Amino acid sequence: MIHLAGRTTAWVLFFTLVLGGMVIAAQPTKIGVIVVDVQGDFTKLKNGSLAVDGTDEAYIKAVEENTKKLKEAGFPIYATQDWHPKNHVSFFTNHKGKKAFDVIKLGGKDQVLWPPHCVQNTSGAEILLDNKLFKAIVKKGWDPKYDSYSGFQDDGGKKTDMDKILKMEKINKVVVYGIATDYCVKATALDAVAAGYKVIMIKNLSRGVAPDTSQKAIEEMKAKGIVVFDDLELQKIKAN
Ligand code: VGL
Ligand code: ZN
Repeated sequence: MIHLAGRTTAWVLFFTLVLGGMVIAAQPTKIGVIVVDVQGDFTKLKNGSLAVDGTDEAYIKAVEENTKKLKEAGFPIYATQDWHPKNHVSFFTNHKGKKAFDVIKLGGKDQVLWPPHCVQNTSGAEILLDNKLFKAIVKKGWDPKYDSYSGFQDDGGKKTDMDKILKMEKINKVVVYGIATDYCVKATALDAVAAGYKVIMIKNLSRGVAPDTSQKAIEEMKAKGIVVFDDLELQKIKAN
């Protein structure tokens, strides 16, 4: 009897492990796309207040075309949108005696003081792609007290809806690109990895504020397990 019960237990355990393993293995990969801060103020195209090098018409067109391709392939597309109030802490104009690109300490961290940019409801804050491409647009940086390079959370630790949205859609892998490689793309990609997503970053669909920090950002992302591709190729994205 004891012997039989032991055998039964062993079989139950065996099937639980095998079937359980199969269920885990069968969890399909679902890919989502996060287009980071492709907004007027970050572009030369719109004479933005914080225009990043290489953000001309050809760049925006490349982002638009590749994003369309991803949507047509069936991937849900999300955008982040830098969305600051006028009195935002990251604007140099809100700090007496400071000038653009000065760095101060804020909550123990280095804070770059930027020219005012992406002010809520101004044309500079508009996303330059057809908004119909996006299943959701996640606004960030709306709290005057905290900057928010990441699309997942601000510097005060307050989460956006990004993780909730992706989890709701059962997305477990994200493709990230946009502006700026060395700030919001990097922070969003790193937070995605930290939240457990597989992450692919597309270098040539992204633009950085400065070459040295952009290069460092790429290395940092790679070191955290983010797969960096030069260009967008559907086959490689599905395979990796
Ligand atoms: C960004 C600086 C300030 C970005 C946003 O989108 O990378 N950079 N705010
Ligand atoms: Zn900003």
